[in-house]
Amino acid sequence: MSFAYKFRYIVVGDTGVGKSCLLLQFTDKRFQPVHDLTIGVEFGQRMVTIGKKKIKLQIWDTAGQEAFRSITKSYYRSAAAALLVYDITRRETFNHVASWLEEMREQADGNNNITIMLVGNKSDLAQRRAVSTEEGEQFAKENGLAFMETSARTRHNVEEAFPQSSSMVCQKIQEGAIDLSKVSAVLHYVVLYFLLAGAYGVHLTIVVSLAE
Ligand SMILES: Nc1nc2c(ncn2[C@@H]2O[C@H](COP(=O)(O)OP(=O)(O)OP(=O)(O)O)[C@@H](O)[C@H]2O)c(=O)[nH]1
Ligand SMILES: [Mg+2]
Repeated sequence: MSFAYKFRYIVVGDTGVGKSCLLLQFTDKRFQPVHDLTIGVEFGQRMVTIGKKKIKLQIWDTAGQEAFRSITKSYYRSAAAALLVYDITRRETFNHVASWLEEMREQADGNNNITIMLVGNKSDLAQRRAVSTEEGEQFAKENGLAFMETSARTRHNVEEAFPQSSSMVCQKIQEGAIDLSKVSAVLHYVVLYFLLAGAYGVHLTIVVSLAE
């Protein structure tokens, strides 16, 4: 299937916050009730439509466990967008968000245009809530992040989190904040393919992947 852009995503945050479950709901519409610890990095993809554009999301789900940090760090640099996930029932996972952000920004190494969404997951566990929605919102606002609460179990906001951040990336492209001519110098790869659709000409596909 043809698409206008391909965005690389990374999903980061403490172990057990529900990163893999969010990805599984988004790509497969399934919930995994058992913690199936991610080793290193896993991968998923799905198409979304923003405006009239078809966009392929290539999503890297990283391991939250400290032991894998050196592997996962290397994936930050080329991402167009990131979901930084915490668990609303475990305060310490929210307390660690600042250090995740710092690490992401260090690793991004000049890629200041990465779109980051802070995600408070497990919103279905309202009775065990340890971080208020307002606190999440406030942190996001202070740090220039988008914000959403989700549930990988009930699918609450799962369909919204990825497209909303994708449309923010699209907006940056439109506003010229992501300059595709400059990006092309640092692209992982730029795929240009020409489909001869009768006499209708040329179809162009650009893979957006920031700052190598
Ligand atoms: N109630 C509830 N449980 C969830 C939700 N999301 C994930 N879980 C549970 O939380 C546990 C951890 O989920 P994972 O998605 O494996 O966590 P992770 O962030 O990928 O963890 P690492 O791979 O170790 O970094 C599992 O038992 C999930 O079933 C949610 O939205 N609600
Ligand atoms: Mg995982």
